[in-house]
Amino acid sequence: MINKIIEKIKSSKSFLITSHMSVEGDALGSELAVYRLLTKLQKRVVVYNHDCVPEIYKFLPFVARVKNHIREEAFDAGIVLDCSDSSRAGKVKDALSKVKCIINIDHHISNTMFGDINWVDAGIGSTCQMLYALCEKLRIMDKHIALNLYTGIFTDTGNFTYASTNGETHRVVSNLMKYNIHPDTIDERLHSLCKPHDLKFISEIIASLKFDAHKKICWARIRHWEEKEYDLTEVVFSIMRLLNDVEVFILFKACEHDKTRVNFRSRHVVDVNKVAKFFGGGGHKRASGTTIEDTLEGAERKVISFVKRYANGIKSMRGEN
Ligand SMILES: [Mn+2]
Repeated sequence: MINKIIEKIKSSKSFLITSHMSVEGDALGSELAVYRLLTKLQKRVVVYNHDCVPEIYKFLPFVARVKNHIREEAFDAGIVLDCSDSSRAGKVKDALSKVKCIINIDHHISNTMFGDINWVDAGIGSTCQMLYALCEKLRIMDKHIALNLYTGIFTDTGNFTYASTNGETHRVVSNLMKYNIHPDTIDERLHSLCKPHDLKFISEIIASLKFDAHKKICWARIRHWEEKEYDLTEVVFSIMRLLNDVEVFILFKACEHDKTRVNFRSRHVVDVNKVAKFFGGGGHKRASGTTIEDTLEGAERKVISFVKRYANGIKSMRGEN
C-alpha cells in the first residue's frame, strides 16, 4: 500500500490535506509532517481543517499554514489523515469530494475505507508512526517533520504508556530524537495547560464518579462542559486511570439540544470501539466516543446498562481468571 501511495504522490502535482474535526496531536502532527514532506517534493499543498488550531499546538512547525476557510480549487489528490470516516472531516468534506483521488491514511479500527487508496493499520498506535515509515521509504526527514511526528506519537500513545506502544514505536522515536527534540518542553506545552479554575472544574467532574458493583466500570458526568481552547477530556481520564483495577472509564458531557457526548477508555479487555459503535460512534479498542441524542440522564442510563451487560460477558471482568 505504501508503494501505491508513493506512486500517487509522485504522479500528482497538487494536494489537499485534512484530518478529523476537533484536531489533536496526531491529526495535526500528521498533517504538518505530510505538508512539509510534499513541499520538499515541490508539490502544491494546502491544509484545510474544520476547526482552528488549539493554542497548545501552536508550537508545531508550519502550523500557520493550516487554514479553516476553504477556497474552491482543484486538487490532484486529497490526503486524509487520522480520520476514520469522511464525514469526520466536517466542512472539508465538500472540497474533498471534488479531488480526483483520496488517499486515506489512518489507524482507527473503525475506519470506513472511504478512500481510493486506503492505508489503514489499526495495529499501529498513531498515524504519525505510520507516516514515519513513509518518510523512511522516501528518505525524507528533517527537524520539522521530526517534531511533528514526535508530537503525534507522544500524544496518541498516552506519552508512550498505552498498550499500542511497542519496540517499533521506540525505534521510530529514537530516530526522531536525532533531530533536536526536547521531550520536556513538548510535554510542558501540551500538558501544563490548566488555570486554577480548571482544576476546580475537574474536581467537580471527579466528585460525580460512580462505579458498578464490581468496581470495574467507572464513570463521571458533567452538565456544563466548557468548550475551550484546550480539551480537558484527557486530563479527566488520566485522573480516573489512577484508580486501581478499573477496566472501563466513561465520561458523559451534556451538550446543547439534549445531546450527550460520551467518551470511552478501557485498559485491557473491553473493546470500547464496539461499545461506541453500538451507539453510532467509533474509534479505537481502548479509546472511543459517540454523541447520543438524549439527555445526560438518559444517555447515562442506556450506556451504563449496555456496558455492564457487555462487560459481564467477558470472563476476566467477572473476576474469574
Ligand atoms: Mn490518531
